Amino acid sequence: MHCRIVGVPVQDGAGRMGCEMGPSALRTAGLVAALTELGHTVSDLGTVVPAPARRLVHGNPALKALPEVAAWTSAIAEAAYVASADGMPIFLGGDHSLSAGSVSGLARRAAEAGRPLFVLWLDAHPDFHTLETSTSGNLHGVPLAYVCGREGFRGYFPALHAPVDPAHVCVFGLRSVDPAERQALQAAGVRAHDMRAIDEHGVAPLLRAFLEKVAAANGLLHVSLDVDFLDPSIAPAVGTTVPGGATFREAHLTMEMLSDSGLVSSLDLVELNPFLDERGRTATLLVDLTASLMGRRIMDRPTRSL
Ligand code: DIR
Ligand code: MN
Ligand code: MN
Ligand code: MN
Repeated sequence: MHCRIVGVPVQDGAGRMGCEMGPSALRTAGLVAALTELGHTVSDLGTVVPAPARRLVHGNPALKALPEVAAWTSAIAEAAYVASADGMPIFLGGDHSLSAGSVSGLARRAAEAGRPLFVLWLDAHPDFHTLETSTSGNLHGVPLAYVCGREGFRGYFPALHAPVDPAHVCVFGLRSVDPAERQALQAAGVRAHDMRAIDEHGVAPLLRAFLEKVAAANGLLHVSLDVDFLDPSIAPAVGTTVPGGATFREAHLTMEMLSDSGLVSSLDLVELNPFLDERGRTATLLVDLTASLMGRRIMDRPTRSL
């Protein structure tokens, strides 16, 4: 695989500062070496620079940094489109507003290739707010709604070349869902597996069912990994910790199954806030999880079909 690293130091979408340092921390934790050791080639495309922000006024007074996040979204979407011409883009965040840009740029690329884009959203939160329904005003809470073409982004965020079909989205690891999001997820038909479902069934059958859908549709698969998917006891470096997240082995199993599937075409690593980390352990865990996704195994085993 040829990996294309894209640094995206956006932090305006999170409630607090620090995600700007995420790309540096992931590079420092040895991401490139980990990929190279697995036999991949890597090119680092550098750092996305946002377009100048333009004045935007919205009726929801809670919204924070709307002009800035909109400007980032245009620049990231363009970078994602370019980076996905060949190889596997890996976006280093940056807060989760990054994915408004990465997924919309990838969806444009997939549409041109005539392939459906599927999205696996690994997160404690569904990030399915519109600009109207967000009560925190933090725009890392809206990217999935935007890329799925929910109403109310027109005139604020860039127009979508191709929306993602909500039936092609799986949100995995949920444990903090706002009422407006819960309703909208159900209405849109997004596949949503909360931690209760993972407790009850385990990662494997839930993920396998989704991967079978992707394979049957000859889809491309984008994985968006929010640090708060992970339990705070193993991944403290995130501004929005929620107890009861994926364990070390649940997270690795997720990545190992994704690797076995051979379906993953792009990846976001988002919400790492190095200011909140303990001696780099969260950044290191993200690098190890990426390595599992990219083929690192405990013991050699044949790549099995789903
Ligand atoms: C909450 C939290 N739903 C919000 N969202 C977070 O602010 O809209 N997403 N933390 O990652
Ligand atoms: Mn998120
Ligand atoms: Mn989250
Ligand atoms: Mn379909």
